Amino acid sequence: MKNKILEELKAGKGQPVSGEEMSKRLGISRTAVWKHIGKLRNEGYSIESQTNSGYKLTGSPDVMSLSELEPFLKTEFIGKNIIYLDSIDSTNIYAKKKAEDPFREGTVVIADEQTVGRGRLGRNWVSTKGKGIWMTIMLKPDIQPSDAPKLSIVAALAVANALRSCCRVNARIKWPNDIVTGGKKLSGILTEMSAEADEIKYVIIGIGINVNMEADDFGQEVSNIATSIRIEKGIPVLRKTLAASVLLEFEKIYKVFEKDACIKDFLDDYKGRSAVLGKEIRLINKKEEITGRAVDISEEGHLVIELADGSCREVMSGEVSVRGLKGYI
Ligand code: BT5
Repeated sequence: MKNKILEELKAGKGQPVSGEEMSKRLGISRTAVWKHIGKLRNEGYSIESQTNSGYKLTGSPDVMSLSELEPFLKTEFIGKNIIYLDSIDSTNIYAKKKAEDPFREGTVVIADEQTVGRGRLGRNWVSTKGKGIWMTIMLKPDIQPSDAPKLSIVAALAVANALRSCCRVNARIKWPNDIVTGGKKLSGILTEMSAEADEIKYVIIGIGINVNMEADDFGQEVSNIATSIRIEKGIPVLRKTLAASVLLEFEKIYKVFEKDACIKDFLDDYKGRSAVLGKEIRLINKKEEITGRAVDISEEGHLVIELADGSCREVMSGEVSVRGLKGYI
C-alpha cells in the first residue's frame, strides 16, 4: 500500500495530491494514508502536507528500488525485474537461491547493504549501507559453459564505460575485471555459474561499486587499496543514475556478446580501458608467479605476457600487480 501511495504522489508530478482522493481511490481510510505518508518520510522521501490541498512529493531518497530506478532505466530487459533488499548477506548468495527456480532473464538483485559481501576465493567485500552499488545480474545465456568467464569482461567494460560517462572518473580495467582509478580499486566483479555438461543453468554477475564511501568506511586494511567516486571527485553521487547507466552499458555489450559468445567486437574498447597493457606486471595464480610485460588480451579473454627471454605466455586467471615506484602494487 505504501508503494501505491508513492505512485499516487509521483503521478501528481510536483502538484499536491488530495489525501481524501487517495483514500477513495485506494479504498483505505485517510488515517491509513497519513500513516503510510509517515513511513515514506522515514525512508527519506520529502513530502509536504498542505491543509486543504493534500500531500506534495518534493524529494526522493537515493534508493535503488524499481520505482526509483525506472525513470532512469533505458534498458530492454536488464533490470526490468528488480529485487530490492534493504539488507542481505550477499546479493550473489541471494541470486543463486533465486536462480534455482525459473527467473526472468536480466533480473537484478540490489541491496542497500551486504552483511557478508563476497569477493573471489571467499574473500570479503566491504559493502557499507547506503554508500555503494551492490547488485547481481541474473542470466541464462545460450552459450557454452567454457565461454561464461568472458562475461566478466563484458561486465568490467560496462562498469568502466558507465563510470566514465556518468561520473567522469578515469576508470581503468585491471585484467580481468577489477575497476581501478589512480592505482586504487573502485569496483569488483564476481561472476558465478551453475552448469550441467554443456548447458548453463544460470550465470550470476555480482557488481560492487564504491560510490559514496569515505576512507573510514573501508576499515584500515582495505582503505590502503580501495577508493570511491566520492573520494576521487570530492562530491557525493546519485547511486540510482549510475546503477541505471551500468545496466544500460551492460545490456548493450551483452547483446553483442550473446550472439556468438565472442568478445572480438568490443575487445579493442576493453584494451583501450586497460590498466595493465604495456606495463611491467607480476601475475600470481594457483600454479605460478610470472613477471613480464602485459602485451595483449586474446579473443578468449586471456592475458598475454611477454617474458624476459622474449617468449610469450597466455594466462587465463590470476591476480595482477603493476610495477610502480614502490615495487609492485
Ligand atoms: C572482487 O573480489 O573484487 C569481487 C567483488 C564483488 C562484489 C560484489 S557486490 C555484489 C555481489 N555480491 C557479493 O557478495 N559480491 C558481489 P576480489 O578480487 O577477490 O577482491 C576482494 C579484495 O578486495 C578483498 O580481499 C579486499 O582486499 C578488497 N576489498 C574488499 N572490499 C572492498 C571494497 N569495497 N572496495 C575495494 N576493495 C575491497
